[in-house]
Amino acid sequence: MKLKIGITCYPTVGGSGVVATELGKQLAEKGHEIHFISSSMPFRLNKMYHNIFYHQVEVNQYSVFQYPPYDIALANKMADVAKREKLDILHVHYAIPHAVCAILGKQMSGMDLKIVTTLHGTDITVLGYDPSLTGAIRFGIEKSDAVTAVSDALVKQTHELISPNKEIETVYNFIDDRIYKRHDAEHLKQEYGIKPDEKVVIHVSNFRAVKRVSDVVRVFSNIEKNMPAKLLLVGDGPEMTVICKLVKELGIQDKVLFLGKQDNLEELYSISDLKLLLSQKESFGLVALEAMACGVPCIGTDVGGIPEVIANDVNGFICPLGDIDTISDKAIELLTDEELFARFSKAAVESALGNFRSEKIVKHYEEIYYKVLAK
Ligand code: GMT
Repeated sequence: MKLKIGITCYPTVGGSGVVATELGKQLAEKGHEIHFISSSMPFRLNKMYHNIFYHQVEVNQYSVFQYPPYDIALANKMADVAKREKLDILHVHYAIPHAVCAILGKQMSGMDLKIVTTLHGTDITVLGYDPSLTGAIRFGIEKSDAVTAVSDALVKQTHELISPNKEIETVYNFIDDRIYKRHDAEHLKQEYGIKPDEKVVIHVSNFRAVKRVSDVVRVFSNIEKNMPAKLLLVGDGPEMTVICKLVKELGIQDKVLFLGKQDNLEELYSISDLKLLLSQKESFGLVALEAMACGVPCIGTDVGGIPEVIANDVNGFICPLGDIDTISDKAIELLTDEELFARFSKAAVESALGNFRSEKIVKHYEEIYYKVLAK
């Protein structure tokens, strides 16, 4: 049976928006009808699909009210779209506010609409500590028909922080392996002025403090003392000014390339030798998986879901948070031992295409949809 599925995500937010959009695309390719309901067009929805529709949530600013009523407008839109398009399922990404909006939207529609909620992290690991929100997060989780989280670590943390009376199933994130693979992008090295003997280290994030980009820069500074190397910093965000200052202080300005926000990351990974993800909070680490699929071994911190993505000593290294010396030693070992690098690079691709293959994960979500519909 083909389904009509409404998907709501933060379209412009990093990994969760990417996963929600990719899931919608892959479900559409399997013949389901997909209705994105969000405030702007999901950013990786860059191709025409006859069975993908986009319904924009319009939020007006009224001078009498201090805050625009986004949540209510979203619930209203969910109800309208569900009734008009006869949706079977609403799959929302983030408990707050999306699961709560879906519950209200379902009540407004008067339909027996099923709600599937996927937790991505920030709604639990940040908002979960705010007592003014825990009740609403628990409500959103408990009233959903099925709840998934992107790692075992996040399932555990949700139970510890929110204690919902609900089973939460791990469904890992995935990558589209048609896109994330090693490409021939050697010309980029030349264009960026990277010499053939230089190792390329990459970091991709939204430069929030939890990403610990300063640790990335400090580790790179140690690497660079041992071998010719360049650091690609991809993304932008609140920590950017601090990072620029640190790069200057360490005297490595000519070794660090600030690339800003970029699409087509697979091309940048294709010229990279090592990816650093040294976060202090990370429920999964989609960027590590994307790099691994392109054959780039990763070093990550022993935090959240990162060790479920990077297998220590198999396809990368897991190191203690903030332990610059250990991380630097591991990075130098990986970049100088050719046999180790080749083994990790091969294992990284195998893991990305095995455990996190899109086909397998999308099928898992479909099974969840059919199960809640059969209840
Ligand atoms: O990491 C961010 O700042 C963005 C955030 C998001 O909402 O997209 O990422 C979260 O969801 C991603 C997709 O499931 C995960 O890969 C990230 O690990 C997770 N971020 C955090 O837990 C901090």
